[in-house]
Amino acid sequence: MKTLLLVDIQNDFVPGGALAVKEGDKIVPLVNALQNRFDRVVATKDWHPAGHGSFASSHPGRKVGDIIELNGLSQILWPDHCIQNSPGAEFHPHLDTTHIEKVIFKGTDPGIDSYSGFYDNGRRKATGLKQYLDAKGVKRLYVCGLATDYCVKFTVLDALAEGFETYLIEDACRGVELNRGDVARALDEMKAGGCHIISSAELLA
Ligand code: VGL
Ligand code: ZN
Repeated sequence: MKTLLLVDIQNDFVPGGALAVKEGDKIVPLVNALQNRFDRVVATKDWHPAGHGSFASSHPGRKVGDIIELNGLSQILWPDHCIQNSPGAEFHPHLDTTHIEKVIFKGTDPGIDSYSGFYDNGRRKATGLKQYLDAKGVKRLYVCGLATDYCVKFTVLDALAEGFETYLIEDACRGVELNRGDVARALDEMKAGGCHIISSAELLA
């Protein structure tokens, strides 16, 4: 049994979106091809209420990229993005969603961000992903999506911490790269945590 986890392949994370990831749309055809090679596909959605605490617009005098303390946690401020039920929060229009059997929503609490698909950034609340995967007997998880250096990375690190044998499909991800080298450092961190970094060719062969 092989399970593929699609992380935040949403309109706001591709060129033209509010928090555009360079070439974020380029992964979509690859992700669609990959889905046929899996028994199970699960997806996460970044799903913020309007006025979320991670938005610069929620903090007068602050701007995008500033780092603040939000309820005791360090928080980078982002543009308004992935607002619940807005077009920006929808899956990319070319993403094949027919195989997705479960969507996990994260970032719903206005007071805390959630980069990982498993837990919020303070590990205060679980999203239900771990429980879902356990109920399905999933042991091995393949991860792809956006963005490599934020939600993909933290999802992978939590997957490893939860004991999943975890594979990152490197070319089916793109990163924000706020600072040069962020993606490379994210890959190193995931590898150091025990993640297998693979390419889509290994699965499509
Ligand atoms: C993400 C920043 C803010 C992501 C989500 O999906 O990587 N990044 N919210
Ligand atoms: Zn977000």
